[in-house]
Amino acid sequence: MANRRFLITGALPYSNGRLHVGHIAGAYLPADIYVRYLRAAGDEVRFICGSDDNGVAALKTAREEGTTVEELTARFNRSQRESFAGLGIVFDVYGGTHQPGFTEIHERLSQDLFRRIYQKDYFVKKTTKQLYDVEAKQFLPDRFVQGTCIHCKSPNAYGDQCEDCGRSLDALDLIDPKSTMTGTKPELRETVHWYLRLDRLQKRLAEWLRTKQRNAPLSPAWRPATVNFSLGQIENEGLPERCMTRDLDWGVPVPLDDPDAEGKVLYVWFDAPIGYVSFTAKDCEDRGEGWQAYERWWKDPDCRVVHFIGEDNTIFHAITWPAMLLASHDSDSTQGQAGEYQLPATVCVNAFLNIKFPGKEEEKISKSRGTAIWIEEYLTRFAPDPLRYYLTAIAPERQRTAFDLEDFIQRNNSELLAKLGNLVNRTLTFAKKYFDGNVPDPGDRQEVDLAQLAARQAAGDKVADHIEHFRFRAGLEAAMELASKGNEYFDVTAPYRTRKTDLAECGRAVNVCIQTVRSLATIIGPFLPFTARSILQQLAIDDDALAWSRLAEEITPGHALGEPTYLFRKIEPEELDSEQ
Ligand code: B3M
Ligand code: ZN
Repeated sequence: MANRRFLITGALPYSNGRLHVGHIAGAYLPADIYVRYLRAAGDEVRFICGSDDNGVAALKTAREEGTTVEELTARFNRSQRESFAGLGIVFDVYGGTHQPGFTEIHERLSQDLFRRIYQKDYFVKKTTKQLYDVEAKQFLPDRFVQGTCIHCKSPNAYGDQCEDCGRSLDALDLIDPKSTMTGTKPELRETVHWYLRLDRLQKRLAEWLRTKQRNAPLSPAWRPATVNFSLGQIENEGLPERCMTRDLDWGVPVPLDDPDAEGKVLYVWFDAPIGYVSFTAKDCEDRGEGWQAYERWWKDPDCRVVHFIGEDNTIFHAITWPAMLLASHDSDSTQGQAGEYQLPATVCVNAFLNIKFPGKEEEKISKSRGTAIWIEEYLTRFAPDPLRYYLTAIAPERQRTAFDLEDFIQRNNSELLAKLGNLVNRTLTFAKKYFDGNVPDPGDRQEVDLAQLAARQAAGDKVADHIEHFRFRAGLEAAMELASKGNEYFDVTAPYRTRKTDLAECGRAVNVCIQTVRSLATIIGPFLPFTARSILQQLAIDDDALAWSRLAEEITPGHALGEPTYLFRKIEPEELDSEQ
């Protein structure tokens, strides 16, 4: 299976805010685990992310903060970058759709695709009435208008979506619309925009989505909720024509030779997914491959594109984006020929993460209500791997789950520390104390030893299968089972007892424990990279040992081990008080 090729993306965070645990669980951590595993398995991977800078979100926040949109997006791009790095989520490139160095290539590729779709006749130009703020002298797209939701009657509805019921909305449907810029009541004025003919693409889209319901060679079935939801959009309601341009002065200019295009930009959800492509191109250029080398990742059927996203982004990744790509094709196939943009092999979608503070009900993560755990703040107090562990253990893969602070502490102490940390630490301190810090002789291995040794490869195979099928939570459980088995083996063979009666027997057991610890480093590597690295250091073996094919290799007897250190620390419940 060596040398498959993958282009992996994490959803582009809006650059008007910091990252919290919900973002990480929803997209970036599973993506990073997947990437780390693929690399260990010998596959060729590019891992792409960056900030989503265009559109109304950043403009609105900049205005509220009294700063420029350039300063705001650069600041949050940096803060996101640091949060990711602190958690060991390492992209090949962290770009930004409007960041210095990226804007030019991003505009170029976005405009190319727009023009291409235009030539293929998948846009229709329409004049409609839209909300206009007379005082601000501008139209009010998306979040520039607030009103009451027609569905749930919440006052927290915006021109694109209702904050409370989550339904997508048209600004004209809002009851009592108000400009979020001036607070005034907008009036209706005529304007011209370009709409993507999703209705003409829906048949091919549905066909393509149906192929994702089954396992195919090298392309596992998608999570059922994702396909069902997306097919449902097509089968139940049919796809509407979707407006792909906006009256704004921040974004990618509409590239048409038409006076009506003046002063308009592409809709942010048109240009954002193209960010995945333009950041790839920029990365290729920075590596000296030339920017056009992005085609090897995006237009080659041998490369698989995998998007990791949160549930609220499903429509845009499973419908709109594939529709844009299909619209750019010459052929009528549902995947695209060589030289054409390939549709995503997988869109891996996670549900939202709720939060539960001690003594309170489970609730939604909310910036405004202050019910979020920010990565920046987490990292000033705790190590990254316990968070990676917990967020994977409770990963919202099938449905919403909750980050429960007490449970986080409990699992750190009773699983990471008491199982994994304990096995590694007691094995290595024992070897140091009684075998001079060397790997003891394997001696005459018995059935119990052979069984424990065999459990390592079996665990590795199981974890690999789970990760290949995007079951990260089950993968982590299977990895931790090996740690539990190692502890059971340690207890059964009881080297602390045999050390006084039969040193050879004692050495035999310690040797097997060391081999188990060594395999664990590889197997937990994708989930807990800092821990894996520390184990390798304590074993005094180099990072090549992370290669998946080598996970059951044995460290030779006599090898001098490194210094044992603690992998995890106990977290006390009192530490929560200030955490809030
Ligand atoms: N900026 C939306 C979000 O954070 C978004 C993702 C874009 S991915 C192309 O919900
Ligand atoms: Zn609503």
